[in-house]
Amino acid sequence: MRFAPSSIEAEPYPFAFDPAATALVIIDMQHDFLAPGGFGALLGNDVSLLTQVIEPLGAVLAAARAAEMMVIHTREGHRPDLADCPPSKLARGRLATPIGSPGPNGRILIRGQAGHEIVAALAPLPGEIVLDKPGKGAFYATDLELMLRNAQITSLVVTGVTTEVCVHTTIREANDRGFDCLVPGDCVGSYFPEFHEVGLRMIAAQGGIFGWVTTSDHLLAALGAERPVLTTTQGA
Ligand code: C5J
Repeated sequence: MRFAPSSIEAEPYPFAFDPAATALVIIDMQHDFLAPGGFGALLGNDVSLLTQVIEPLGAVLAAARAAEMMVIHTREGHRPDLADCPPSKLARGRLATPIGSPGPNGRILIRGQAGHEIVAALAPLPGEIVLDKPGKGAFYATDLELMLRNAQITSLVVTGVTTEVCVHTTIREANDRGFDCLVPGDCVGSYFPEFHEVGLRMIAAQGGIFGWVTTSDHLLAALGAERPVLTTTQGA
């Protein structure tokens, strides 16, 4: 069901929302960042700070699907031969288990491996775009801009992980290309709570220098949907 344009309460001021001209972009909700034994966990991060995004983002995804919005899922990862992985990225961090190493979920950040797959709760439906990207930004070395322009998309709801890395890079790329970006703050997450908070403030500061920040509840209200009430068992 298509929804009429409306206004969403947001920082720094209400966001003009037209679902027909807006794509939901879900950044890198893949096992490599969210699962124990993935790239993020092997870097020493607490993945539970990211998994808490799944529930509100699942509600937004369901509402976007019901409103027939364009949905794009991205995954960060590389070719098995690593030909698309810059040597600088491979060397960065002097990691004991660098990109391409074997791990509990298969080779780390490699396309086709279990770790590269999107978590089951947010699994793409047939017809939704799954965009594999070698960089942090979703526009870099991909056909994202072409697909958005062809679909006459002018605004993005940007969600996923991590707030200050791939989400921020994508928003900055989108902003420079003339797309308006709305970020539901509880639908993005970081291993570093302080980077998350500052990352959101940086988007909306200076009159919305990169875009707007809202909540999933405000976005769901504009889509005529509500958050499902979870029982303890479901939320565990
Ligand atoms: C990172 C990402 N953090 N998806 N990737 O390396 O933010």
